[in-house]
Amino acid sequence: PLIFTDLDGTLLDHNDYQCTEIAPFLSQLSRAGIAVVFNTSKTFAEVIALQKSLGLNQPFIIENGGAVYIPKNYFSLKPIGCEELDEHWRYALSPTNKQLYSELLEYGSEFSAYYRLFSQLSAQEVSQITDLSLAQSELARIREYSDPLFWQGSEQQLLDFLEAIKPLGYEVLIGGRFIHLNRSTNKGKAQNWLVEQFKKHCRHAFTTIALGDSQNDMAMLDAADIAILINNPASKAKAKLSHKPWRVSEHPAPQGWLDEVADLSVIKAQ
Ligand code: 2M8
Ligand code: MG
Ligand code: MG
Repeated sequence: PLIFTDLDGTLLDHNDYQCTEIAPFLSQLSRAGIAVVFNTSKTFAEVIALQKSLGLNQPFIIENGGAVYIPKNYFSLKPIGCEELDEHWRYALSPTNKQLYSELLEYGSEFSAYYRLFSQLSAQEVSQITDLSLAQSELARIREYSDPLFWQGSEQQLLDFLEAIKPLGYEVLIGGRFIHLNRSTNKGKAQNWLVEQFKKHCRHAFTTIALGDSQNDMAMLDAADIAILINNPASKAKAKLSHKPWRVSEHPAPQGWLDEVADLSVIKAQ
């Protein structure tokens, strides 16, 4: 099996982001040869820090499907279309975030008082909004493909704003606290690309499992064989159940994640 998981509100507690409870189980999965791929809206810098603290070195997907990072030589060949970085191969699915700010001003200038982009927030402000530590907030600010928007206006103003920027063609995704404007990618597309790479390098068929808690996780859940929704009472917009038979955890993160994964027969069989 191959596990794809969102982080905030799914594997990590929505508010304290603690990973002491999950570390032993993640090491156990890693020793059993089961890759746990983080599929998150977090940045490269945030994921690297997290993997380090967990003693993991796996492929991962950042910024809501913006890019896939694979440790060099994780597969016997560098996948087609990957750039070579210091320690990783990178497959980008999205253009960089350079245009976003000016595009939003061009199409929705009358709304600029109602939101702050991540790039406009100081580390102190990010920390206040998210409860991340200051050091973690610094890592969250190093963005390459996305610039999450913190909405401060009313719900109606948000709908009007989204209508005004429609010509820009962004896909609007709601995370735990922020609004993500994606171009030409989402977590599902990035996951599908990575699954293809695993298929090329694995001799056996394998089951894909995806876990998420918010609306921005829907595409990744839909793309997986087994979809698990982690109950997050604090999430801004819950992932809506599609026609697929999804499992829904009883407990929020991290306990819900541990319960659900440990209970899967494909995991027990390993
Ligand atoms: C942002 O992501 C969360 C995920 O649900 C959100 O949209 O609320 C990200 O931009 C990430 O970089 C950051 O670590 C997180 C902190 O809550 O917020
Ligand atoms: Mg989440
Ligand atoms: Mg997320």
